[in-house]
Amino acid sequence: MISVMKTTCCSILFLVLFHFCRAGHHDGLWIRYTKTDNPALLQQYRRAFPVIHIQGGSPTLDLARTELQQGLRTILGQPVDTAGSFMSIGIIAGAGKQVQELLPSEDFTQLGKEGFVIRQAGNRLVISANTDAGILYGVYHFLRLLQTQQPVPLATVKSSPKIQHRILNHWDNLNRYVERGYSGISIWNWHTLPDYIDQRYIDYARANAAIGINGTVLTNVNANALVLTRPYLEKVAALAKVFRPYGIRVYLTARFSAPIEIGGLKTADPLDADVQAWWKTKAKEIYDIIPDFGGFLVKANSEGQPGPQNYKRTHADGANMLADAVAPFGGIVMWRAFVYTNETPEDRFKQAYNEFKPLDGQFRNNVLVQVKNGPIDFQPREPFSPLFGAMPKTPLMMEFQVTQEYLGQGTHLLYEAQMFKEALEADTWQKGKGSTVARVIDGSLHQYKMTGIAGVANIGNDANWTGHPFGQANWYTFGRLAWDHELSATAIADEWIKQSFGNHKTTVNAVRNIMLASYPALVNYMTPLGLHHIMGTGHHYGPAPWVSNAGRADWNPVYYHQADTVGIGFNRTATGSNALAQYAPQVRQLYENINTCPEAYLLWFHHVPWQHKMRSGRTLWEELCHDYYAGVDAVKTIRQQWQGLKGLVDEERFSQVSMLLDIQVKEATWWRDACLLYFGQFSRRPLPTGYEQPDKTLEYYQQLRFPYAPGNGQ
Ligand code: GCW
Repeated sequence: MISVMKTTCCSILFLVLFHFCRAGHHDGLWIRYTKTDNPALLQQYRRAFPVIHIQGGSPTLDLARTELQQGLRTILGQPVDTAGSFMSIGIIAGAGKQVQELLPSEDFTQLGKEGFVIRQAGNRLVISANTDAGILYGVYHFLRLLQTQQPVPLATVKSSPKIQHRILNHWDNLNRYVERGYSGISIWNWHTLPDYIDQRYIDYARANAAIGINGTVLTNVNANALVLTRPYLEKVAALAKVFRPYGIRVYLTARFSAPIEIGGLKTADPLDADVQAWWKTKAKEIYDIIPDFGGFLVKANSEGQPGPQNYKRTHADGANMLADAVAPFGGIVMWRAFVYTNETPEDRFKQAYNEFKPLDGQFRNNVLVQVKNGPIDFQPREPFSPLFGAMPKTPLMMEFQVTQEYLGQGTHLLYEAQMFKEALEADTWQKGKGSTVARVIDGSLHQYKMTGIAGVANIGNDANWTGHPFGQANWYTFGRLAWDHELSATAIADEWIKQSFGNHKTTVNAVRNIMLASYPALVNYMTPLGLHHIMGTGHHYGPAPWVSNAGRADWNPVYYHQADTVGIGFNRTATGSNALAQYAPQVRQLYENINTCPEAYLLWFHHVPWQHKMRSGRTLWEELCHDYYAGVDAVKTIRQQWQGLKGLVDEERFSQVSMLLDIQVKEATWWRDACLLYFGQFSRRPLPTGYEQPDKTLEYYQQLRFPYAPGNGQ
């Protein structure tokens, strides 16, 4: 009795603290649990899950136990008994034989290392897996089922990740400046590490584990060798220690010239014996203090970063040298394919493929080549990179950009799921119909032994982590799709909304509509019909299709849109750069024929006359105007829908999003008017009648300067 009282008192105290910490503003992401607000369901949950029993002990299981206990306590609004046994009604979780035997019909071999099963067995709900990490994922999934108010008895869930390495890439510099970051400075406080462990590190790990992310690259691909020196490695080790029980490994970016910069060598030539030995020693030093260190991510010979080509060696030579250094410890190398040079007068679209395709089969088996979803650079809409499907002997991993560098940065509400799905579902045709990019990435198309997916993080030290409150949805989506790329954009939106804003039907429906409308809207007001790379130089903020004086030709918007009095768009057919030849014949033919090319990609592949008849019956010019105006109108509708949520969502986020949507309407209008005024000079056609006229001149837009735009001060 006394002990029960003690537990209850502690629980009450804890509850008070728990709520206190979380009251006020909404920084808690999807792991901020709330009490079930449906009374009937609440009763059912209370009846079904009064007791928890987690079999076994380990740091990971301890976390699972705490998370389950605290989560459930909040969701049920009452203390939960953690002293349950195998006989209890309630939740039994564990990876050991004893728990597995409660589910005799289950084939546990199918679940692999990280999968889990949640199944009702009699009056007990069993969460089981092969490993403790699987249990943790199962517990988070269970809590998600309750947060999204699934009815009891819960339907059986069997789930295992389709991709092995599910990794966030932080473009965080050691001085805490986040390249292309729009949510404050880096969450890694290198100054106070290793001794001070910020609660944020723990919350970060929880949030990631809850969506299945199992790796994090802490540092920018535009790398600083200093992170590989001892003092920094000790800081990295402290983070690794926090993340370890959550199933998250740390990785670092490796600056290729590190042997010179911090090793005192004269060269970084990957075939030089001293250089190889230096990396081997460095790897050993790292693994001595971080035994589960994940490995290296490398940007080499790209945008000024050093690499093997400085020594006339190939990307494979460079990657393999690092791969050999980490192989004895089970580490991997993620080598980026984001390379292009303006020294070859070759269409930038083609360059990554030209560079990497010939190297297929030459990489060590602990190397993944990391490819951006599209051939250029995270534009609002890109066709899939032709490398996907073209390297059957080299595991390719996907790189998505979660941070919104080209997508309205910190101020535009954009739900990225449809964009990610579009890339994943694209059919490469490399092994016949159904050879989707997703099947390349998950390894099923070419039987890759290793698989991976990376997302460039949108996380910073802002109170709400991502600057724009809806940025959280994109972090969430990345994790969920990395786990299961078959989840739909709608399903993920619903999960996120319910966990972030609650289960109220009106809220869920309105926020879902807003989210799903946001991607087509953004493409329309920025880069409709396959326009790309027409943003401002350097900071990439706002439209600047007129720019023709950037440091290199392939940084100029005019290089990409090619507008003239005849038409607009980049001819990548056989009569142009012939980039289309890099795709499988079926894809090439589809895109090459102006009549079958999806209009969403039209100007990626064709220089199209202004008077070309579009499928709508409008001319190209009219269609362009139509789309730009439709984009702005869609944002106005979104803003209106959001206003309808007053009183239904918390005041803080309501007003933040309201202000941001005002900015978004302004900026969408700016994109529309600046682009149409500029392109109108070439089309020599007026805006079709019925459209509101731009209230500024082209010259006005051209003279705008943005000294304070994020991205200027790297
Ligand atoms: O899109 C460009 C960005 C750079 C980035 C680079 C890359 C980290 O503008 O900021 O550098 O891509 O992906 O390497």
